[in-house]
Amino acid sequence: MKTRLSLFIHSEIETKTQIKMMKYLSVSILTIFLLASCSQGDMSDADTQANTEQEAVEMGPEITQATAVLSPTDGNQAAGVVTFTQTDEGVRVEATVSGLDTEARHGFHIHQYGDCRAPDGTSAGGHFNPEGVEHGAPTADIRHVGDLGNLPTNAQGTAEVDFVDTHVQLNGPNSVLGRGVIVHAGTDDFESQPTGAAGSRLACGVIGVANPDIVVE
Ligand SMILES: [Cu+2]
Repeated sequence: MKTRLSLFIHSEIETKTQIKMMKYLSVSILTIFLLASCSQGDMSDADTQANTEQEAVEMGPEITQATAVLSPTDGNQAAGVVTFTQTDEGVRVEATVSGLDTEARHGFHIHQYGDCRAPDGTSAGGHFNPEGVEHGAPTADIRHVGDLGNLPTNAQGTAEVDFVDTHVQLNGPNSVLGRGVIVHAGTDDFESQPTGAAGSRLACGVIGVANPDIVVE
């Protein structure tokens, strides 16, 4: 009797296990079927739009304006503001910098790091050069992304420039956001590698996303 009871219990346990396994199998098969039918169908417009929106979320919003406030390095007086604005032709660069030599030309570059911690500005590193090419004039085909040329100053030692650049970008791999802006003591000769022999650093600033509600005349 004991043996028969134990056999009965044993077989009941086996049956329960079998039912559980069958349930698990059917759920798995249903899941695979559903997944397969989802990936087979053509992408609807709604799917495409959802993907585009997802990409926008992953890449972040498109940046249309950036700015850098330039502060003098140790022992210097150069200071100013640079704005970078996206246009159809490229990025418009507007800069006003004072405290420079009079009637001079000062090297003006975007450097690799948005780091002005060193008193002499050297923490900004070398020129921003994501394509790994030679230094050149801003109008040259081959140049660093950061090669913005020189700032020409007036009799008061102030420079005002406004030009559109086709190498600088505010989005993508060549984005200058978070990089540094340096104004040099000397003139960029557009030839000496890799810096244009522009000398020491008079001012340093970090390029950040501009607040669209702020208008500075
Ligand atoms: Cu430089």
